[in-house]
Amino acid sequence: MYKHMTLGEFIISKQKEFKYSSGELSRLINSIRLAAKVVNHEIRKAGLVDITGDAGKVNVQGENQQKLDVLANELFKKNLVNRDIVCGIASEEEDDFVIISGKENSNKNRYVLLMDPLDGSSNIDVNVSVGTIFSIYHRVSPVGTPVTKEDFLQKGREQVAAGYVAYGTSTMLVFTTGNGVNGFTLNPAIGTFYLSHPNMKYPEIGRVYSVSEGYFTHFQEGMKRFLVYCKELAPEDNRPYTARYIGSMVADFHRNMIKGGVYIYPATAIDPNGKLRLLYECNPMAFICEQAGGKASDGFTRILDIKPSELHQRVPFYCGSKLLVEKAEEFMQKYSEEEKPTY
Ligand code: AHM
Ligand code: MG
Repeated sequence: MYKHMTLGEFIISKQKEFKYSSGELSRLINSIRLAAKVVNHEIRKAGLVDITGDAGKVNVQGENQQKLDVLANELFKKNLVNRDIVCGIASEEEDDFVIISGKENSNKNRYVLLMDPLDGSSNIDVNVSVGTIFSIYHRVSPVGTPVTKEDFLQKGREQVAAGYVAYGTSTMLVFTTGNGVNGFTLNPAIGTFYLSHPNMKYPEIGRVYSVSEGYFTHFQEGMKRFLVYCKELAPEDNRPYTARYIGSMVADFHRNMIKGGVYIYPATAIDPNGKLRLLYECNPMAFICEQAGGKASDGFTRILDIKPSELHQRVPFYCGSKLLVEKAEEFMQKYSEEEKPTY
């Protein structure tokens, strides 16, 4: 039965399990589903733009072709605004959060959405997978008033839902509403997502580590020691491990969730808080990871317990199979405790 279930049917069947089952969250996920399909359509043409000339350089709205991450941002935003479905949006592509006031300031919506509309977009030019990441919270300010920064600066553990779209060899939408993780694959012929990966589980242990080792010299001692550990010969626990780093977090995360492994973007001497943004990248991925039985931390502290102080805040990110993340934390605590991030 599961094999034939569409995302639309799944949402209807699960609506009662949603935290606030007014139908609002279902409508929101439906909008994301639609926006994902439009973005997918644009991305799949990426290499053709120069070849098809004028036609390819005009987007669906008849506007000039924009960079795909900016376009993805506009498409998601437009979709959510037009459907009057959230009261505010924050995005990696926007300087500040966006207040959505609704028709004649009538916005009574209760959710805010945070997103990285096209993560790993530098990979587009070389035909490598990219992704969209989203995170949904219940607003904390009163309904009917304009959203405030506090609505967005909530701890990750307050998320109501989170997910990603992986534009890979196939297009998948993977999300959680706090009751496990489910993955849906797009059938491009008919434009429908089908439940292909029900109840996804992160393997407790894995043998893949995904880190940009090129920065080794800039890593903290704990991180360096963990990498040495990954490469040591220890057949009893399957070491040496395998290095796999696409440089597109959604793709790296997705592979590791299926095969078992750890994705790390650590602190470096150049970027003491790493590169990834807490609100748009780390919190949603951490929520999905935990919901699938994995673990996510900054090397010391659970990601979902960090109180954000600013919209575009960055944090070191260790995310994946529980035992691998714990092993990395062990090295960080032993050798880099004095460099522990403070927020
Ligand atoms: P972006 O949001 O600007 O695309 O940056 C995030 C991406 C991640 O998907 C990826 O894992 C990482 O940046 C790669 O960075 P680096 O090239 O420093 O390894
Ligand atoms: Mg990003």
